[in-house]
Amino acid sequence: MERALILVAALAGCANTDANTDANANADADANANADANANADANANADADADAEADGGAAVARCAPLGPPSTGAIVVSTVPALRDAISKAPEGAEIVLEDGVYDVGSSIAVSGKKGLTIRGRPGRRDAVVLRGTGARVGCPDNRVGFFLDASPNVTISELTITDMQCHAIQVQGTGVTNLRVHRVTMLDAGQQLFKASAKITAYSDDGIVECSTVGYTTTVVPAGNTYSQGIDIHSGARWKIRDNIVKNVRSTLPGGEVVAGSISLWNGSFDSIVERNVVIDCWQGIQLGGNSTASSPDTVRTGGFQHTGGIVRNNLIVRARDFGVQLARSKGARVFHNTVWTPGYSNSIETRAQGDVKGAPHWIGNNLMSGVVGLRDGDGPANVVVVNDLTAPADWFVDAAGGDFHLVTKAKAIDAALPLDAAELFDDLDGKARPGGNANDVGAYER
Ligand SMILES: [Ca+2]
Repeated sequence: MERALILVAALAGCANTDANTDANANADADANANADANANADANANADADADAEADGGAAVARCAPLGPPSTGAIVVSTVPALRDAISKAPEGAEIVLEDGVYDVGSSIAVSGKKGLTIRGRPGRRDAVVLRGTGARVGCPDNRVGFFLDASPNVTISELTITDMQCHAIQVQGTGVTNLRVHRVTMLDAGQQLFKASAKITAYSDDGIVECSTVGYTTTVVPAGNTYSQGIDIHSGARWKIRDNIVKNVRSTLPGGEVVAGSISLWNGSFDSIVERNVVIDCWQGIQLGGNSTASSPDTVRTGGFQHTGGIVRNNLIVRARDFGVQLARSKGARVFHNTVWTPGYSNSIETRAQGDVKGAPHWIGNNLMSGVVGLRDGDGPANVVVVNDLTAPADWFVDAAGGDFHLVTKAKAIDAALPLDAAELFDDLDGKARPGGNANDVGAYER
């Protein structure tokens, strides 16, 4: 099954999750969902698993397979109090398994001072294990989030859905939450960022992974006053990997209708991030390394005053962004290649802003396929941004641009048109298919 169809399945799954939530609201607020809702959730989980299984069988699919069955000593819970209790008593390396059901979460679920903890649903039950908040609120007045993590290394969260949280689905404090893995988690409809790693400046949360997850909103309608929504937002983080996710419908507006920040943002002193094989669809802005285009912030002590240093953005598909698809701002040394970026209402499919003196570490932007161009702004030029072999594509180079399928058709001049890259840097495409296919790599996110 092609990625576009996985996308359709994923979006359909999200819609069904909504229906389940409604059904549960009419039923008893028991932690165990009613039978009808469970039946619907079963269907969703199966559709999701089928979609994954029918993909290309490549590395991305293996990476996105469900975790195996729970371990023998796993702690199984089916209510919110039991979940809180299990977390508070969890010894190092514990595994907590949530049974299918809707878990009505009031205040945040804290994970504090826990090492090696796994919190998960059973294999393939991602859509059937739903942590539901009290509703997204502009400005999140009570700071209610789904999971709130601090001082907890090597935590895994997998195979569940977090929805309707006042503030964030998951929030990570910059206090040594190292090696976090968020895997196969659906995060929908929060008041601010769905996934947020906050900065502490004097302590950090590094080497996190957010993968194989669905992040965003069920509709493109922006609540009044919402100026601060993002999908995945990392502050002052080292070596985070954001991969194989679907990010959708992330928008926020200022009174003038302007945009606030990227749907995937790594900034405020983040470095060596890898953002790959994500599909960003119907969001206002796409992927962003750096930010605050005209000024640095106190958080950038580890990156010499730059908002972001190093990093790779590759094999991503950004569809129908209203503003940029990829932006590099007040940053240096990133490599942005083999992305397909469709921004029909904005000419700079990829853009840079105010890198300044990068001291011999310019960005490199090449082999991207776009509706528009690579735009250099705020005084940027060849000394701080190298732009090589990016192609502007007409819609008829793609299978179905209007429908969101950006695989290449035979006549596409992107085929075999890429400049060669080191195989260690480019070895697959958005589907996980090995590169190169044919005589050379194809420009953009997909190899034909
Ligand atoms: Ca090729």
